[in-house]
Amino acid sequence: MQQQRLRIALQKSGKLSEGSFELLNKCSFKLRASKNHYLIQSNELNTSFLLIRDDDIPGFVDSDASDIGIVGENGYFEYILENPQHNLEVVAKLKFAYCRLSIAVPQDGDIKTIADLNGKTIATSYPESLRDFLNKNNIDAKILVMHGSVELAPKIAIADAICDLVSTGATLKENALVELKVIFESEAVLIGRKNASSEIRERTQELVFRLQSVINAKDSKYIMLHIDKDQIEQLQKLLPGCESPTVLPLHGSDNKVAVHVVSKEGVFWDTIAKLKSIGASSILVLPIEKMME
Ligand code: PRT
Ligand code: ZN
Repeated sequence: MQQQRLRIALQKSGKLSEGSFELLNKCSFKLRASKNHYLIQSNELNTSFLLIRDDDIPGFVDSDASDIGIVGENGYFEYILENPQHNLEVVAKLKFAYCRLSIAVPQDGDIKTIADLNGKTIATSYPESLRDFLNKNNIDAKILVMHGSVELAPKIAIADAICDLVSTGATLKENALVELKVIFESEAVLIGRKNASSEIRERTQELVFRLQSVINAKDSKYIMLHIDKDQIEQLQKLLPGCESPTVLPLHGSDNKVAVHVVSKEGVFWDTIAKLKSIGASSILVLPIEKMME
């Protein structure tokens, strides 16, 4: 019998789509965003990609219109609060589209603590997440649901505060708002159904293995250098995540060795300067494409 395609829902265009496409393409899919395409079929792992609005992704997966999907954790959280009977689970965290859902207030206003929100109006596109936070903190505030431009609400005096996603903080600053409280930290996640068939689970895991190999490699570097044998301990302190370096003898030298090591935390210029200060030479820093653990 012919295997069904694994159906994967992605955001068509927006803050999640670029990262989703980039990650999947590093896993050998050849996806290209196009205005008029809502469905892309791929022979790679026999998959089909549905390109839709991010808000629709949890519902699509929950109702079996798609097997898995990539969404912001905040969108997933909002959905499961709104649909307590849901059947969804987070299958993997994907380490991109980092942001936070925060309550923000006018910088010169009189709201200084979360208790000051009592009796106030808060504009948001994430009413369930906000309600959950307010309930847990015994705050009695009115929620005004807006589907965009939430940051304008205090300026036009329809709300006293907002609850919105923040990434760099530039949008808040532009609108003379300051963060009062982070209520949810988010990144992109792969979601699936808890009651998926064993075949779908297995095939999802095949994809997750690929995704994780690429994610693990993203910040990791392969480093090769020469150094005095007795500096190896110092070297390990400078390169976190390199518990067991490969140490090779150097022809014609009693003291110096070649060290090969994978550093999982990126290597910056200041690290290189520190390596040099303990006598490292011939330093090579190479990117890693995939890393299977
Ligand atoms: O059309 P569609 O419904 O698919 O897209 P959308 O406009 O609803 O969503 P989109 O693309 O804005 O966001 C999709 C998801 O990306 C969110 O649910 C988050 O999980 C994630 N994400 C990551 C962000 C941001 N970073 C982000 N900065 N989503 C939105 N923003 C917005 C935020 O709302 C605010 O307007 O960017 C602005 C703040 O950015 P800074 O950098 O100025 O702080
Ligand atoms: Zn959306």
